[in-house]
Amino acid sequence: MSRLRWVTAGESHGPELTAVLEGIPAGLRLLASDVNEDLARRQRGYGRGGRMKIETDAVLFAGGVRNGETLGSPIALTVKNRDYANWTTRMAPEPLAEEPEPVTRPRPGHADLAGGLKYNRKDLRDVLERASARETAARVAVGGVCKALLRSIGIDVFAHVVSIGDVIATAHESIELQALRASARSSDLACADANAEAKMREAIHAAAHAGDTLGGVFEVIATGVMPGLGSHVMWDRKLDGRLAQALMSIQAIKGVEIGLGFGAAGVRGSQVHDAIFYDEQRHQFSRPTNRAGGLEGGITNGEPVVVRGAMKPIATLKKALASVDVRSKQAYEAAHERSDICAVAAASVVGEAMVAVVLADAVLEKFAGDSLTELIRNVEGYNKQLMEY
Ligand code: EPS
Repeated sequence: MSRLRWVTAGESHGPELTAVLEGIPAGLRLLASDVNEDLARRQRGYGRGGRMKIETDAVLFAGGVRNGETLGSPIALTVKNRDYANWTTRMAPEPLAEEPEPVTRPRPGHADLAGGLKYNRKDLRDVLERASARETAARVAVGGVCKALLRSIGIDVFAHVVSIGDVIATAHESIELQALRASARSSDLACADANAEAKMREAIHAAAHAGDTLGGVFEVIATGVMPGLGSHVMWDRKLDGRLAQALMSIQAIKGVEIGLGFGAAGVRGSQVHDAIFYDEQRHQFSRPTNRAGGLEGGITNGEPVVVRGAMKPIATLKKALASVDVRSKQAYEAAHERSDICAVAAASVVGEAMVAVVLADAVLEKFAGDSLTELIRNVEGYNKQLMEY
């Protein structure tokens, strides 16, 4: 079923992040700059911590790409951690004569305690290094390749921030998708609503001064998606389920909605479902609304795919919560590491990447193709079939 296989490896303060992506057809034009733009967007946003001043994330294609085109072989991607230079001893793969200062006071809300118990590690750094959202840089690199594939068949994926803390943006409700995309791109917080963005900055500033953190909601929109990706026939083929899993797997995401999402549960059916019309000129079905978020029965219906992710506030708090030392079992405040105050804008870029991976996988499942030429021919054949339906 799944046509794309990928894994990431690497710790937050290790030498580099590595990803291997297999299943991308040969002949896709691919430049590091395609991916680097997204990596740079993931780094920005008011509320990011000191680490982002150290890093300048850039991808190296260590396999699968030659002279600006994919070869059909596994694509190996690496992103260096510049900060590793400050961690060479503590993160050394070789044994040390003396144990480095361990992390023993788990942060409530982070993977520290659960991971420490599961993997039997009493230096919680052994857990937090991999649980860290630094790993999302590798996901964004993989997503960048998938976005290039999707672009070649007319699918665009973008994201914008809907809320941070209790500040909710509304401007996106009344603007065209292209304008929404452009405004979100030009905003430091990936928010298309300038008034809300100013209030979001104030809220982040206030949280930082209080030693606290803030979460929020981002929305990912995919345009140009043909009807027929995913399937209603089996639970694990349903595209809504696959998107939800992908978004939920992003660090700190606690909720996912598609279309109206939770809002659909509280109103009548006539206010939820999207009426069907037929456009004679364009030989295609049309919908005056898109409350379904482009998915019905786990299948894309030709409308833009709209999914949202809710991010909890970051677990590393200056104003630390109560915790217990895992070695002495004494009560302490949780450990504090340099961290972000708010990373919702960054998470929106990661959301974009994860949606791109799921859509690219679904495209390859439906249209296959060892080369891009073959894939495009198959898509065109299907488009012809849709016109004749
Ligand atoms: C980072 C995400 C956050 C940052 C990390 C870089 O990870 P975490 O989920 O562990 O809070 O804190 O930076 C550091 C660990 C650091 O040394 O500042 C990212 O998205 O790149």
